[in-house]
Amino acid sequence: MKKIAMLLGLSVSAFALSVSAAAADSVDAPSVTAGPEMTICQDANFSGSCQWHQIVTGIKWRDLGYDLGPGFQDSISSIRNNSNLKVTFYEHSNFAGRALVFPAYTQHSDLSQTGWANDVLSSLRVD
Ligand SMILES: [Ca+2]
Repeated sequence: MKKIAMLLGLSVSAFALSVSAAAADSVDAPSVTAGPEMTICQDANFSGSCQWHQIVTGIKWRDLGYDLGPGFQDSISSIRNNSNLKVTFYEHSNFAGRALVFPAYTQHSDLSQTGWANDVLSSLRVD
C-alpha cells in the first residue's frame, strides 16, 4: 500500500467501513478513495509485478494471459477494485469456473485466504 501510494505520489486514505459478507465471496476490506481504478498484482499485499487499469462497463477479458500478458495468467494474488463498478474475476478463461466478485471500492490483499482464488484467476468481466 505504501509502496503504491509513493509510486503514484498519491495521498491515500483507507475507509473503515464494513463489507457485507453476502456481497462477495472474499473481499476483505473496502479500498481507498483515490488512485487507479483497478490494481492487479502477482504477489500478495499489492506487491510483485502489478498492473493498473481504468474500469469501464463492458470490459470482457476472456484470457488474462492474452489480455494482460502471460505473467498474469494463474498468478494474481492481490486485487483492488477502486472503481464504482462491480468487477468479477473467474477461475478459468471465458468466464468459466468459480467467480470472485469485487463490488465497487473493495479489495483483497491476499487471495490465498480465499481458499481457492490464489494463482488461478484467468478471466474477468465488468458488467
Ligand atoms: Ca501470485
